[in-house]
Amino acid sequence: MSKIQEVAAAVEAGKGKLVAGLVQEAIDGGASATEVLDAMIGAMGVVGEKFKANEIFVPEMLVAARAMQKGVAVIKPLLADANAVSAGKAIIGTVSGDLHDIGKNLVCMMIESAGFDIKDLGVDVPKEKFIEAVKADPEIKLVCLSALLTTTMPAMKETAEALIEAGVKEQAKILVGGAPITQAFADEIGADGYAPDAASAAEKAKELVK
Ligand code: B1M
Repeated sequence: MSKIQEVAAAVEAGKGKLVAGLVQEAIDGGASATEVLDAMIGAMGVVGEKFKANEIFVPEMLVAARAMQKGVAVIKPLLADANAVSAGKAIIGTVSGDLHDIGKNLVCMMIESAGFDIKDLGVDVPKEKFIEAVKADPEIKLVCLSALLTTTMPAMKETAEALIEAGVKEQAKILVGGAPITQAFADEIGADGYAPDAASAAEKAKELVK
């Protein structure tokens, strides 16, 4: 088993104590941060499939998530671009009712690496909090919304609509994403942009805030 496969297996098994060390060994052995990240994302995909098949339950999903976060902490400095100039201010959050944050944290990290000064509002963020944050700082040019559940897609829609209603679009662009989100849904709710993954979210962010 290669070191990268060991990282994926440890994330899948929720072996949080092992993951950081294995990630470091993989990097020291020549693997790129992106390769390690892709392996961990793949492992979470397997975890999701096992959950769907009733082979594992919420506690196992949670320990896998915590294990992945330990691995992400090791590669974070390698993904960040120290030379990035400020591209503008942004805020990010997972919409109301949704507690998933790994994808949102990765998007946050990549957008930060693209030169944005990004504030993380966390998970289960009510629409009012997004509006308050934008209104509090006229320099915010980008609002990023994440949702991982089909059941929280309506909350994303309500948040986007409330932001538009509050006149936020005169100040900032709205970028959305998350596993169940599509370009068609983004268009339907009036978002300015959609990205399927963290790397393209950073690209889209730069494109939207030129
Ligand atoms: Co949950 N969960 N979960 N879960 N969970 C999913 C999402 C699920 C697909 C699993 C499954 O059934 N196969 C399923 C949703 C089904 C659906 O809606 N159709 C599900 C469910 C049902 C649930 C609960 C309802 C389970 C229950 O209680 N019965 C519950 C809901 C809790 C709540 O939010 N209210 C729940 C709870 C949890 C945990 C708390 C245990 C844990 C989350 C821990 C945490 O995040 N700190 C968890 C986990 C870990 C998962 C899976 C296994 C992994 C999610 C993840 O981190 N993926 C997930 C299955 C899966 O994804 N295959 C699952 C890795 C991450 C890097 O990918 O988050 O997709 P992702 O992010 C990507 C892209 O989506 C995109 O970029 C990211 C990086 O490339 N992206 C954006 C994300 N945000 C973006 C924003 C952008 C642009 C791109 O622009 C702003």
